[in-house]
Amino acid sequence: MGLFVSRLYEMFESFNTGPPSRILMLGLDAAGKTTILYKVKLNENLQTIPTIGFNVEQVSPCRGVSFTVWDVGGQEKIRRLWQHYYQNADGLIFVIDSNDQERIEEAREELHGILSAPDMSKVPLVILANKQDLPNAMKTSDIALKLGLNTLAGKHKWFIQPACAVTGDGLLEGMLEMSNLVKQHRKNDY
Ligand code: G3D
Ligand code: MG
Repeated sequence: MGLFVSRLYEMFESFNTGPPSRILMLGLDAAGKTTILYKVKLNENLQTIPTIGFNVEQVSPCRGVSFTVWDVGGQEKIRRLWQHYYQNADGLIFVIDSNDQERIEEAREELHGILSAPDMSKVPLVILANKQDLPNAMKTSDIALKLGLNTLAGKHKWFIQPACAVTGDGLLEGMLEMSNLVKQHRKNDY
């Protein structure tokens, strides 16, 4: 995993001449976000900030990238607190529990709600279709359909990556795609 981490930072560092890329990693609770942070050893500079109603996990800027993570879903009242973290986001990683058919609709609603925030307009998106090791995991094509990703055309560049946070499969590929999309996005912005 040491190699994994250095490659991860290399990817973000390689193009980063401006401020660090700010990546939000969001998803319903139990999707696998915290497992991903530990798997890619981002926990080494991880801070958990308890806020009323939700915990934010923040990986401080290191070599050109920072990550901010929280659970979405449910609590209407705290939604406006999220806005603060949307500001200046360069990319969104949305983690899905591919095995959770029951909550895929809730995940869809949350995702579209987040993307409709003014600060999130045009922000590139990587979906990590996590828990692909489980026998009943939905395929990425099915997840893309159920999340309505086709409706994002022209608004957000997106990519869906199958993953298993427990083994680490797909995580590097997903991060690589995120860094490429952020790079493209920044180039178009300036
Ligand atoms: P969250 O931070 O998004 O809320 P967690 O999710 O990282 O806490 O993960 C929730 C549970 O899912 C954990 O199990 C974790 O081990 C499991 N999990 C995460 N990723 C995978 C995966 O790819 N495959 C499988 N099979 N399980 C995964 P526990 O039992 O600790 O609650
Ligand atoms: Mg967590």
